[in-house]
Amino acid sequence: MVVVGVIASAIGIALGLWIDWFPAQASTQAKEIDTLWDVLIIASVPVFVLVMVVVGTAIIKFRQRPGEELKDGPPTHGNTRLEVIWTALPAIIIVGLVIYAWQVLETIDKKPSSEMVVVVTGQQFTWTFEYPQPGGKPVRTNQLYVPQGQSIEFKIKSVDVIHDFWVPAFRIKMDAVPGITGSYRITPTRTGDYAIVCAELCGLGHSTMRQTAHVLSRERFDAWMVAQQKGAAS
Ligand SMILES: [Cu+2]
Repeated sequence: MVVVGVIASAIGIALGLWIDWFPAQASTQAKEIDTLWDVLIIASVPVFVLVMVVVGTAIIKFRQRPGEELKDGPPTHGNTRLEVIWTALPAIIIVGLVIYAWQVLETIDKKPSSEMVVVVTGQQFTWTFEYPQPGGKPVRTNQLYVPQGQSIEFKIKSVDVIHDFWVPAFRIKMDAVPGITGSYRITPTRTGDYAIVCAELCGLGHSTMRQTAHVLSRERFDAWMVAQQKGAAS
């Protein structure tokens, strides 16, 4: 059982780390989150294998054979040492993972010195993005434009039902709930176009609620913003 378990765990962990689960890492937060995922794979595969090996062995070794239909199994008693082990070990593993996950959350949610705010509003079936302007009307767009290397705080709202603002390449997602403004922050690390998805079933057009996040270089973003401000003024 130990040999089977060790081999199956090694194969499972290798497979779990080898599979390319996620799209491109396009934010500083993505790296932390993907590492957390890998640690969870390493911690959970052996637990799954342990349970399966014990169940599989019990099914093969202790199954009812012909002629044993009327027999009862041997009487069993508790085993204090086993019970202490299978209670304490999972408790230690879970506390360890909780502390680590909490640290990851602290790291990815740390407020930097300079931050840009984008107000994201969900409505059946589109996203609208607003860039607050000091002393003026906000710039509103239907496509998301953000500068590379700049921390951005999304303030997430909804005007009708519950939506969920998700850019898989940035990893983090959050429900857009009517009456509540949620928020999370990301720092884009690479320029390019990334899908925006609504991740909460919000009605008939839910699957079409897709737009694009354009990560631009600082200079290109500034030029885009100037053009938008001129457009808003006219
Ligand atoms: Cu939606």
